[in-house]
Amino acid sequence: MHTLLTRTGRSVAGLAVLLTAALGAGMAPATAASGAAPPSTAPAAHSTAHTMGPGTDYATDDPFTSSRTNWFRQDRFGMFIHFGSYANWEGEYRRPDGTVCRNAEWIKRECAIPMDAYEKQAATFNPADFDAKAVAQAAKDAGMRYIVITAKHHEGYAMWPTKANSWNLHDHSAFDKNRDILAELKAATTAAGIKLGFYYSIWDWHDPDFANPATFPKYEQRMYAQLKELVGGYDPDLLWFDGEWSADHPTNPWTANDGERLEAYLHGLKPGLVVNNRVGKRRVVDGDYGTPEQEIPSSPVDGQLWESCMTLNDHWGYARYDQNWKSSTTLIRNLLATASRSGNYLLNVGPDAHGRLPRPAVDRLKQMGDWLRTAGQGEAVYGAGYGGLVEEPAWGSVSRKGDKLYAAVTRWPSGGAALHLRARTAFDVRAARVLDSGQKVRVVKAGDGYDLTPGGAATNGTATVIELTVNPGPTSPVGSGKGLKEEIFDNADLSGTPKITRVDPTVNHSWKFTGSPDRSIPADRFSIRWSGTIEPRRSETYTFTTVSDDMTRVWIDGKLVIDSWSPHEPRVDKGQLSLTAGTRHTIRIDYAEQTGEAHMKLLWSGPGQAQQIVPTRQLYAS
Ligand code: FHN
Repeated sequence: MHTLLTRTGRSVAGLAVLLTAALGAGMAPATAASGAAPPSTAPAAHSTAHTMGPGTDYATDDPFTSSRTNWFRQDRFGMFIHFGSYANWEGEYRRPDGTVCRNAEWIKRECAIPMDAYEKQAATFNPADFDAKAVAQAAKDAGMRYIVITAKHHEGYAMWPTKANSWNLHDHSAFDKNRDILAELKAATTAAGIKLGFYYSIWDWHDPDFANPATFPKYEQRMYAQLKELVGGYDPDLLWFDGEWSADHPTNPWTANDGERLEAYLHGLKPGLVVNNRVGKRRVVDGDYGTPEQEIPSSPVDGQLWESCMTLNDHWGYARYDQNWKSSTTLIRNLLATASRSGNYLLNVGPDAHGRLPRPAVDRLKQMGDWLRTAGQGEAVYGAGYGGLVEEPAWGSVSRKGDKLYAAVTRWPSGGAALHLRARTAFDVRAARVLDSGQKVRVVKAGDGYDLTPGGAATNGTATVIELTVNPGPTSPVGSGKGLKEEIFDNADLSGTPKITRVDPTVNHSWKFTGSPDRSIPADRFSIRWSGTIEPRRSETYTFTTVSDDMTRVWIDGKLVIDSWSPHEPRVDKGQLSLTAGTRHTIRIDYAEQTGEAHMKLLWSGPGQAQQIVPTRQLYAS
């Protein structure tokens, strides 16, 4: 068993033993969904379902296509809730000298509130009006399909009756000790058919062991114990980590190695869990999806699913004075743009000191839901993704779902002018209609694409959706491949005779720091050559994407498509090539791991092909 050294050199076994001590000392989960007590043996920091060490590969599926992430890719739209003891300040701290400092969830740090004063204020926190059913209904009315609530933000204050410490809503507040708002929200979201996730900050301003490198492992034990309480006690669908970055006051020692251990532990607790990339160091190789914040990427993100989180006003936590609310038009257009680039939109609300959602927020969310429910306009969002077949137009956004393109027009043409769509590949338009209108739409081939000429006015001031029924062009049948020939060398330069030769179903690997392609292969200094043929299903220009660490090269039909043959940190490389449907194109991939992390994934995408790990059925060993 590979002994994994933590940052302080403590073996994981040691950490596991300490963890048992922590759990054994009455720190059992507040309520285990299954009622199961912590295991009698040390719940290793990495469970047997995800052992660590040579032979471990953390890439258990393709997040772009797996059933595990399907709900996330279909739902597209979620509610973020920032709620903690900071809400009790309502965004304002009056210093002893009478001056006023303003912030929301960062108020303790940004306003330098002494810890005793901060704890004193928390002791009066009483969100008695928090109504989980009303929150779930507000999300449902908005058309949101999942909720992520802060279980613990940087302040370290737990919003559930944790046994790990007494700095929490149950033990340190004026709140009803018989209530558990996370349990209430779990029940309400389950009843409403909405998924539930928890935000958890790694960075902890309150825990004394966090700030001390010598005792950080003790903080880590409490963190693992709390996460076990959350997963075991509330069965969340998703964990949204934050506070992973290098910071001071207190210094944040979190490393990618720590993230590897934590992610393995969590998937040992619940294999189906969806986890964001801030479990590690917010990179393309961490967790299941990227987390751009307060921005919407201008195109689909390479190599990873993604979700843009955004405030409704200018603060995540509640700030009484912040009335700078985004309009529902802006919010709906943000959602449409996000979905048209295969992203999710996580829109934030901050309950006040009493636990109530601000009315301006609830009103805007309702307006969003009304638009989504009108004439099936939500079809442009739910389960929809990158338009692909066409370039994104200046007059709106285009998402695709099967044989439908949804052109969401935000700048309606005047005087019978046409809306032009530039085609990225050959496809036919079989029908066109304006949702929520009986008006005709004339579609004609024009130059490098199509001209759409609607016969009437826009149906609303936010976005009018033209639904196109398309034939995306010839697609050959699913292949019969079993995967590529894989030759594994126990050196870093593909030299000599391969130690292992086998068929690899897909090039989708995350060995991270401790794993490797086989138990007999050490975690460092190994190399792999994949070879065989690749069979595209469409005749078009494919984009090949690698996510690699340390080095890789990809040849197709003898042409070097990706050349990333110098040691590097985890990174994305891309190359393009025109391929012919149903033809077996030769492929060779060279890969080498020097030391440290190891990752190698091969994805493809095209105008008619959504981004995915190249599937097994399209790969052949010869
Ligand atoms: O510091 C936090 C901030 O308070 C908020 O929680 C956002 C939401 O994603 N995340 C961090 C800033 O990136």
